[in-house]
Amino acid sequence: MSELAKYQMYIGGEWVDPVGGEWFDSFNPYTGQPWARMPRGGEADVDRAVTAADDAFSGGDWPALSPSQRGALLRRLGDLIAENAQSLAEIEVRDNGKLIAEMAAQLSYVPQWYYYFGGLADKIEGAVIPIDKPETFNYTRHEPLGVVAAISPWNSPLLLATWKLAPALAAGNTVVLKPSEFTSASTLEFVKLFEQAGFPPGVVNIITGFGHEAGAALVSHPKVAKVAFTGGEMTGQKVYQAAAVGLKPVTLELGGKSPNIVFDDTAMENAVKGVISGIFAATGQTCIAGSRLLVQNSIHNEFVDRLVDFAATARMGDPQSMDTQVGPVTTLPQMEKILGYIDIAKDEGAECVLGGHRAQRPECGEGWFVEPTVFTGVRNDMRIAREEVFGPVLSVIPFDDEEDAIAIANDNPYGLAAGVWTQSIKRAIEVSNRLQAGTVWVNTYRAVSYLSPFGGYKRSGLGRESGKQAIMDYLQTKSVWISTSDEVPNPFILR
Ligand code: TXE
Repeated sequence: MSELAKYQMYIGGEWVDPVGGEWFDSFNPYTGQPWARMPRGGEADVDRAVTAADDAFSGGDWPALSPSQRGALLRRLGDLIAENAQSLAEIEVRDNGKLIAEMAAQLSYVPQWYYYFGGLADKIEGAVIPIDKPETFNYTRHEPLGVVAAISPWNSPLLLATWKLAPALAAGNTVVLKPSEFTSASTLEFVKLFEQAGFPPGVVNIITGFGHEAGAALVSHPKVAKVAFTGGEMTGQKVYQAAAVGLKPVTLELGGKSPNIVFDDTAMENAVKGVISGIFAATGQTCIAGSRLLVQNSIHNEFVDRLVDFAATARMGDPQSMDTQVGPVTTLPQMEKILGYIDIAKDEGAECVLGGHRAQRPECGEGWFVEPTVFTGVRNDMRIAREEVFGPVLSVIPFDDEEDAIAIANDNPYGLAAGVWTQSIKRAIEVSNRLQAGTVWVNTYRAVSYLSPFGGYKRSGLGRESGKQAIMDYLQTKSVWISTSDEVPNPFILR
């Protein structure tokens, strides 16, 4: 067997081996075989990385840069990502099995976050406050927090890391980033571009390793000032608790059980495509998956028939091929989780009208594939309707009218996203207003942009990524008071 590529971590501008001297395998989900070895970072490595980030924040070249110069660095980085988008996408596909068509498009779009937040870096203005005291001048400054711990998941490693890196760096922080143990390779390749762009050593550091080791040590490190996390709800809770001990602010982007609501006045063909894109694109492994299809009773059967006919044509196979439409599941435990939920749905009495098992197609080989799966007869109180599956499994729930649709949609602990399919502008606006979700798409699904805030209501998270607002989560506000009086009056009273 040929030697597997062996990676190192990136700390303080240097490539380093883990202190513990251990590596672990990273798998290609299409073949089910290991293809690279990742350093198993632990507490000592995390300490080294946070110390490097803290040193870079406190002295040297980075804090000496003006916000405009920081912005220029971010824009240069954006250009380098654009030049390297295809090769980064290929590595992501090898590591996480998502389609090259999807990942290449994602990576070509990633530079926009660095251009946008680079542009914002020198537009963060404080205020002069018209203070209600004589001979007093008061103004505010927005200052960076310090070392940001960024923790990213496996489903879109570089895009989701970027949502944290771009605003954090534009604001003047330094970062220690820990990618998922399942998909660390693209992040380690990506960080080379920071070096090329001219970021000073220590501004961005990469620690690899397991969540309960490297991840937990990073969140708890006393010199970490803020935590930005994307991942599962349970892990999000642990991260939040650990951050609370150090009173660190957090941004949490957790899962969802998003309703895609189809009214009977919809353009049926578009809605079918929208529902497919919501649940089968990216093999359903997106936080915004439209995993609950709410469809109006009057069109239920026709809509489900059309949907199943369309989904049944999905081409599965090699994710590096531009023709493939549904790729493998990224990790073995995730595939087992999805198959477990399929069994749960069957036991709960839902009717499986498509798929419902691991894919046995020859083109899927030994890869971790699950057939696109549709359950009808789902009640909103079933586990398959309440819990995040994070796979190509759709639950169809019928509804009678608008009130019913909204009640079912909102009756879920999550609130990340929702889709509405209707031709009525009145209904589109009224329903959107009443949905408890951080993002609502009308007659479209799965659209994101650097310009628009993204985040969850309810148990889907805290804070927003993208859009102008996001940078404020990486800043703290200082109020400066200057007296122009010639004397200090009575010192025993509050001014
Ligand atoms: O995620 P984890 P997993 C959901 C999805 C999936 C489930 C589990 O439902 O089935 O989560 O996936 C790091 N302290 N999403 O187990 O554990 C970990 O190393 C600090 C939704 O892969 O949340 C990785 O870098 N960090 C989702 C990151 O957290 C810890 C995307 C995410 O891993 C840690 C992925 C700890 N104690 C999964 N434990 C979305 N919102 O898009 C783990 N980590």
